Amino acid sequence: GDVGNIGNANFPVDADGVVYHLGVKKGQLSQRILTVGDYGRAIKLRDHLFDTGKKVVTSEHRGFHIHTGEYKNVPVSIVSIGMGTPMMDFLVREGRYVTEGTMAIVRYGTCGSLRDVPVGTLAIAKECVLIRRNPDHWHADSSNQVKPYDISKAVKGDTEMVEKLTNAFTTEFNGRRQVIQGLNATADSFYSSQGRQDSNFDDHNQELIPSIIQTHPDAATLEMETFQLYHLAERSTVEPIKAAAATIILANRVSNSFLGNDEKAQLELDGGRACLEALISMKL
Ligand code: R1P
Ligand code: URA
Repeated sequence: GDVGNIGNANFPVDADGVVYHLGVKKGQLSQRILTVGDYGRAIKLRDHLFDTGKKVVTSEHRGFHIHTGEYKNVPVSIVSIGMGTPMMDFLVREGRYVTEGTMAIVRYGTCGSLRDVPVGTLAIAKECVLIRRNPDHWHADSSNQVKPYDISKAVKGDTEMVEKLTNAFTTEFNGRRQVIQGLNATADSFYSSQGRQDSNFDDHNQELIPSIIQTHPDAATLEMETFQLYHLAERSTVEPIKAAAATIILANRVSNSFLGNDEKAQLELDGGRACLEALISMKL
């Protein structure tokens, strides 16, 4: 019945049933999804981790790269989405439309750390807040009455998916790396809303990191997509969406250190394997 949806401004789908941004139709996306930001990371995980000798389909539209294949004989899609909450919104909403049944979605990204742990530590987001810059703070009419950044209340990941992801990471890294759990903060900028100082703009963000740590003592990481995944998964109405997220700590915002590229490349692969293990262990 998608043909009748041509011209539907509310949820655009073309005559073949292809959704407007992801560029796929029903049957072309697995109900188990591993999503990452970086296109190269997705291709690497596809090439190294998918079962060999099986059919793999790759598509690409509006910045969404979708690789569907099998991991240990279970169908999985690896999807790179680029950066930011709107891209995650497209993935979850349009991905929901083209799949059937319960979904399991794991995000594997990179992040900054609010705790003084070594770069290359792996973090699992038990829950997540959203940090938004409020431009009204800078408006001539409201200066100093409106806070420059809003920190939302926390939303939890799926308890079972988070636990399976934590166990898979602990098993995969087996003491070679620390695996921590905590609260993640998703920000609407890599810069101002993550407390980075930039003398080219008046960001009024000196107090941001201390205030996140004060309001959320469990705060561990900062990145740019997970909140949208957790929030939409929790608000899914028709079928459950079980979501969890893991990140590689790339930047330690306390000590100011940054992870080298070789180490990052290995962690992407090993953590990607842990994510796929967690995804296929979910009974959907
Ligand atoms: C910023 O450098 C990007 O890195 C993080 C942030 O969430 C943001 O997307 O995740 P990815 O490595 O998955 O892109
Ligand atoms: N990604 C982010 O969003 N922030 C960091 O500090 C590192 C990676």
